[in-house]
Amino acid sequence: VHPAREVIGVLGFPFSKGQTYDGTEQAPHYLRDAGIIKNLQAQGNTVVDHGDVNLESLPVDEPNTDIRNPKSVGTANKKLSDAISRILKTNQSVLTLGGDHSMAIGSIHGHAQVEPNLVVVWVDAHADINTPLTSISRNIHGMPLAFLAKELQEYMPDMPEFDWCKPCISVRDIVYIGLRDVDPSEKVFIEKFGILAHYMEDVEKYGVKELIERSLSQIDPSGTRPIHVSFDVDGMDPALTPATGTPVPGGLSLKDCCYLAEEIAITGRLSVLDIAEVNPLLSSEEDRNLTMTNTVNVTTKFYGNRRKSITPPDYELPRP
Ligand code: NNH
Ligand code: MN
Ligand code: MN
Ligand code: MN
Repeated sequence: VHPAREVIGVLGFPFSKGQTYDGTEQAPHYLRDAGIIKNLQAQGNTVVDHGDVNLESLPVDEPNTDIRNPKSVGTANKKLSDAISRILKTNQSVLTLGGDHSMAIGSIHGHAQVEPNLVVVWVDAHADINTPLTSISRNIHGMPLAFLAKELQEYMPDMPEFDWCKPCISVRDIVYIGLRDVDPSEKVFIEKFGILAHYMEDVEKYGVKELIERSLSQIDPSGTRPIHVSFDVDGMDPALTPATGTPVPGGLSLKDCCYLAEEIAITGRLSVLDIAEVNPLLSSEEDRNLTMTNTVNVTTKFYGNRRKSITPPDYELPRP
């Protein structure tokens, strides 16, 4: 059994080179401005803000590489991995504010150095398990799980920029939820390895409640493994989080996400949560604010905020 990680360490990862739009590098700033830390504190959590990973001096990539920006994505994620490990070793949990979803490479890698037994809950419209050889977009944010999963390595070309990244999870440790835009190559990987994948059709059919219970008891029957949630905000319906680079209609509702987050919180085993793909520059101000509000709301549910509300520990009811 692992000691509870009671303090939340917040870490910004202001990065956008894992995909093509500028803007995700500003998400940590906007999420802090939207009160993500104040909200977590107001519900009784102790929060330490570790600031942002320093990404000032990243190597510059040649414009026409096969895969987009391998040097900067590799270097930035190595820094993220080290920072996450360092914070986890002080017994805090980590809330990582991305950044595009290439951040999962560093985040899960750093997590696995301290908690090799972790399980991954991947909330996303996309499966993010392309290899550099299967990717159509050439964007690394569509590939993080291929860098991380041991079983995928025979399909991975040599990438010197990622030499530091040792595959640290198994395909059996992954559960997807919210999928609705999966590339053919990704579908082949999911089927070939029997990865637990819950598409939006499954959410419709069984509901988040049933799916999350079933999957956690399948990958972690003893209920003891540390949990890594990698939350791509495009998993949510774009009516809720429009400020993101690759919105896909028909996504998770606010109720779905709250339920999922509340259930994860109840386990007491959330050790890292990534918030990925918020892009404050891709929408109107109104849509940006909506995206921040919904993202902050769901994030607080992962840390104990309940829709049924929390009983205040020492509330004195006034008597006349
Ligand atoms: N599957 C596509 C790709 O590999 C889309 C990835 N986009 C994402 N992933 N936002 O979550 O490029
Ligand atoms: Mn993603
Ligand atoms: Mn362990
Ligand atoms: Mn996505």
